[in-house]
Amino acid sequence: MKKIALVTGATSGIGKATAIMLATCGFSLIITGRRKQRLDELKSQIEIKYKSEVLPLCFDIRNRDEVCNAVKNIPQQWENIDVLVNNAGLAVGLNHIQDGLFDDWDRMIDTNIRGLLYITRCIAPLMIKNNRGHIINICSVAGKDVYENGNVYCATKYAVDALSKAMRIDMLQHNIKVTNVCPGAVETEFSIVRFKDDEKRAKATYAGMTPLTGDDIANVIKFVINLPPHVCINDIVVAPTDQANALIINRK
Ligand code: NDP
Ligand code: 8X3
Repeated sequence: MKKIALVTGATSGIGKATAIMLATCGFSLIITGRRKQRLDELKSQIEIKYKSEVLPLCFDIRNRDEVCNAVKNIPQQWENIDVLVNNAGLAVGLNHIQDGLFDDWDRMIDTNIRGLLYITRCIAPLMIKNNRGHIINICSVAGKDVYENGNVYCATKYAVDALSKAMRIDMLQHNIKVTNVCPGAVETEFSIVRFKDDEKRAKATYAGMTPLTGDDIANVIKFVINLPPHVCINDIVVAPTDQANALIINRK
């Protein structure tokens, strides 16, 4: 029987690359996001090119009822989820704390923390029933170091880091692996979202350096999920060669 993976935030960037990678590894895929057309396009692409089955679930991960209903309505043949990739997330704004916008803070906290918690709360019992599974939380170098103006985004990723540690303890007796993946700069739609469609500022984020791609992170996830059952990568930081940590980048 084919293994099943659920990837949140599969309409773009790291999530999309991860969904495609998992299809190439033979997984059937549950893909989520708010942009229905993109989910449908990815479903067609994967089904035609990789012959893997895809179940798209369109919901806003910040909305607890939408998350719970979507999971409750997963057809029975899709319930035995082996891998959950908690990827949906975003940064909005880049300001000193005294200039921060409440709406930006709410979006980050509700997506990166509450959303990750809602989906995990709904999927973990399905894994526990099978006494197996692997939860992969996409954290960040921003969950390891704090940088100027990063305040609330960094705090949400520190929360993801803490939740990965906590989940690993809670899941231990259920034979469920928990891996915290912390990327450095990856060129996706991340900076376009952070700078609210200011493409010039978004582009400047990666000026003079070679950022990672979504495929680079997908390849790391491929390594992590293909280890033997008794081996778990608990925490992994993956940065561009041009980046030392969340604060220091070597720009040419
Ligand atoms: P993208 O903007 O390209 O992708 C973000 C994904 O998250 C989209 O598929 C989006 O789907 C989904 N998403 C955002 N908000 C919601 C929501 N409310 N409900 C459901 N889905 C949502 O960015 P990345 O691929 O770069 O980001 C993926 C993850 O990686 C994030 O958690 C980010 O913090 C993390 N990360 C990114 C880094 C980078 O440099 N790019 C570095 C370190 C970590 P849709 O809009 O369709 O809802
Ligand atoms: C995204 C990477 O350094 O912009 O999490 O916070 S960073």
